[in-house]
This record gives sequence, C-alpha cells and structure tokens, in this order.
Amino acid sequence: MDVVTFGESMVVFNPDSRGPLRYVHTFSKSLGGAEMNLAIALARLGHSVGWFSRVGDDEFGRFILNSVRAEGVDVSRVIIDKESYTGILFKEWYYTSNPNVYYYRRGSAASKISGDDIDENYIKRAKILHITGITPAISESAAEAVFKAVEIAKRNNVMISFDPNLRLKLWSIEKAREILLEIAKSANIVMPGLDEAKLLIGKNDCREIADYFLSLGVNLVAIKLGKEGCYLKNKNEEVYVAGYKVEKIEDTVGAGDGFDAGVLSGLLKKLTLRECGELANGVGAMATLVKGDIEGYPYWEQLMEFIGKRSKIER
Ligand code: KDG
Repeated sequence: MDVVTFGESMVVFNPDSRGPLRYVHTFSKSLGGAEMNLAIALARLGHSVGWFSRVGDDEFGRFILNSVRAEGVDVSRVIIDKESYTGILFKEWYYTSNPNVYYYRRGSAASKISGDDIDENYIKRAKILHITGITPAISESAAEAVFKAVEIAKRNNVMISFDPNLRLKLWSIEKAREILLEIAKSANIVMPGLDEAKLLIGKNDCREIADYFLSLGVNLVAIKLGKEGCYLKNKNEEVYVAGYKVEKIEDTVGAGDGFDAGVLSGLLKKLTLRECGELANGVGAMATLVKGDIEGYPYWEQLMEFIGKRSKIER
C-alpha cells in the first residue's frame, strides 16, 4: 500500500443556488472529508490507498462507503457503527468562491473513532501514513487514535505526512496549536496553507515557516500559496512553483487535499521537488474547476495534459 489515511467523511449538501441557506430549496448530494478526499485523489493518480473511518449504519454511511470503494480505495477497515449516525456538511454559496460550511457532526460515528480502531498491521503495510488536523479536533478519542497511529508509524518506519487543516469551527486556536504542533514534531512531511501557518506559528515568510518545521525534525515542508502556487523546502533545496491559471474557480474546498495528494504522488514516484510542486499545484487547481470536494480531481493522464506534460487531443 502506498498511503493509508483515516478520518471523518461526511455527506455534503451543496446548494443548487446562491444565497443564505434559508432561501435555498434544492441541494445536490456529494461527499467530503479531508482524508477521504486525499485517498480518492491519490487513487485517481494510480496509487494504492487505504482509508478508514466509522460511518453510521444508515443510507449516508452506505453512500460514502460505496462511493469510496468505487474509486478503488481500500475500505476494508471502515467500521459501520450501529450506535451513531453519519455526519453531514452543508455548503452555502454567498459572496465568494469559498463557501461557508456548516457541520452537523457532533457525536457522529466518525467522532467515535478511538485508539482501539487503529490496527498496527494495517498501518505498517503503508509507505506513508497521512494525518490531518481535523481528526484530533473532532473528539478526544479521535485525537488519541491519531497519536496511536503516529506512534505505530514511527515504530515501523512508515513516513508520516501531515496537513494541519486548521478548522476553527471545531476547536480553539490555543488547543489547535498545542495538538497540531505536537503532531508536526513526529511528521516527515508537513503541508500547511500560508494562512494557517501564520495562525499556528505566527510567521508570514515561507522560508521562516519552513525553517521552523525543519527545526522540529520535519524533512519536507510544502506550503500552499493558493493561486500563487506553492513553496517547498527540504534540508538541501527550496523551490517556489508558480500556480496554474484557471478560467473560473467554482469551489475551493478539497483543493488543499488534492494538493497534498500531488506532493505525495511526486514523492512516491521519486520526482524532483519542483515536479512534486507542479503535480500538487495541478491537482489543487483542477479541484477548483468543479463544484464539490472530489469531483475535479484528475486521473494521471488528465493531470499530465493540464500541466502541459502531454499533448491533448481534443477531437
Ligand atoms: O479539506 C476539505 C475538508 O475541509 C472538507 O472535505 C470537509 O473534512 C472536512 C472538514 O472537516 O472540514
């Protein structure tokens, strides 16, 4: 297995019209959840990926499980929780291409994830364990699961990839800082957005942010700069990689997870730092072209066409 990840997936209701939700009458159903998004993005790029979580014993849980399985992600470790329900997320389109997000997830099946759900044999089969800062934010038991998984990965020389994915609707900045920086200390790869790095460590400059994480023992820092692209730094090298222009941004949610998938795909393929940045920017940009978290993620050939590494035959 190339990558194993775990965390909450929710059914996502996307309004068919703009404006406050109280005036929206129809929604399109889809799914989202940072770790599941990354798993799907990586599977489309041709990697072997496992994702697990708890889903409710309900129609939304079945929808999530069937959808993720259909993408070719291993879901053999997903637990169907008979006591709890599958979480829900509503988007609201108002004045920007960043939607407002409303969660209905407290007490959800996924928030019941605990250390007992972490199987050492499953994690040690992977080359990379990917963690995001959303999982420790959803409950104490999920936070405990994260620390157990990290400890198992370290003990078995599985690389740890970490996206802080700061969600201030889920916890306070003080608590987030304490836990997320603790996880970062164990990570090999850290992939923050510029804004969240500012909130977490109070630094604005990419090199200073990267140096901070490198000084904790991290090997690679990949900072997301939105439409400007990204900045990557390891112990030997640093690169700025310009972003790809897109005609119209439809939805930015899921772009960061797609970016992470691009970096991990490049590392797994042993590409250069610049090439990793190009893949990451490419997946991130393509994610924004379509409404929905996962809908815009490309297959490998589509990504190669988008970033200009392969010519496109249109007709
Ligand atoms: O990164 C995208 C996620 O934010 C989205 O899919 C929903 O997982 C989610 C969350 O908790 O915000």
